[in-house]
Amino acid sequence: MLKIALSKGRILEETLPLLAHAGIIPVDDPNKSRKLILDTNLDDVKLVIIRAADVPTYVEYGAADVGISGKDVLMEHDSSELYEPLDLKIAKCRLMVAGKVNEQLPTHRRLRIATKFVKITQRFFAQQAQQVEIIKLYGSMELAPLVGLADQIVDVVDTGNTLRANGLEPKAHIADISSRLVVNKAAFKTNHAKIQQLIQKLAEAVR
Ligand code: PRT
Ligand code: MG
Repeated sequence: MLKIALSKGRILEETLPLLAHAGIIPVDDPNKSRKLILDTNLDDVKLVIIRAADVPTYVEYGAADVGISGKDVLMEHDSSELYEPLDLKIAKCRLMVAGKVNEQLPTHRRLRIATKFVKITQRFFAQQAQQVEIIKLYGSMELAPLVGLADQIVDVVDTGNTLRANGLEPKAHIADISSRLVVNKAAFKTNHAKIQQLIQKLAEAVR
């Protein structure tokens, strides 16, 4: 059995054509089904549908053999227990520091940064030798500077429309992001042929 972990939304949308090229097609429409484990046309391949941030955890513990996850999520998860053999070049975006267009940064206290990417933010500002206070949020980071919760945010940006609509702008670029295929290390050994074939087919589809 090969279990593939992925999240609904943009990753699922952009992954389905790649999986189809690898000969894997879900039986039910994943956007309509409420099932969390989806059968595919292949008896020995299942899709496990979970929250984007949980994908690395499922694969790390071997609850799924492989997964598809944004590089932002992988950087934040920060595990050496996962192979990352393939850049799928989907769900592309950038990790940015952003703030108000006419921001007044504080001079007598630490900069406050709101984000769901606590580790990434810690590492980024440490590299800049800047001490910041990080405020952990779970979503709608763009709101934080508008209501005075934080001075700036760290979030992924695609078109920049959400920033613009809220009077924010990018202040610094942290990383270019795309989604990656991740593989459980043990599964890669015990299920090598099947996983290697999947990697090859997906690589073809990406090209
Ligand atoms: O939504 P949920 O809380 O379940 O989890 P999630 O937000 O982690 O999942 P999802 O499906 O929204 O994103 C999955 C992955 O897609 C992320 O981990 C990124 O790698 C990637 N990705 C690509 C994005 C975007 N583009 C993106 N634009 N993830 C989020 N966004 C957000 C962005 O933060 C902004 O708030 O979408 C909003 C619109 O972006 P703009 O710049 O086009 O306005
Ligand atoms: Mg989202």
